[in-house]
Amino acid sequence: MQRTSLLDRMKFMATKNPSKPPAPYNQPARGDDSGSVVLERRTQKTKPPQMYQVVMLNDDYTPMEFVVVVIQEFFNKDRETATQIMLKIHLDGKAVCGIYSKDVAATKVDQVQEAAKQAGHPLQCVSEPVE
Ligand code: TYC
Repeated sequence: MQRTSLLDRMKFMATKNPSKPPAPYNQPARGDDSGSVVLERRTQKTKPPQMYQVVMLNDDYTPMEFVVVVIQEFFNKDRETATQIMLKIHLDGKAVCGIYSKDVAATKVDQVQEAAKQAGHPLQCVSEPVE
């Protein structure tokens, strides 16, 4: 009995000849004319952007209520969360109010310092890279 080879059976099953797919972006394909494609493994090239945490500092003079409102207003926290953050600053000396891209974090610091200055309070906050 005549047995068909695996290759013959594969040809029979194929509806059309395989065409070479285009090389995907960031992952070049090495091909020859045999129709086979080898994908090279690459380590990831783009790192996620450095993020910055806005840390608010305690002082002895700024009213607690002012700090709570500032945290609600500029860091989009509800009153309960803002109160918890304010109390953490009061007890620990500082706390993170939010994590942002570099530009947004710098803007938050400016907004807080401008509001504190306008109100005549010494409230301070800083932006620092998240490790
Ligand atoms: N320690 C301040 C007080 O007792 C309250 C306060 C909390 C100030 C947080 C600053 O970032 C701050 N009135």
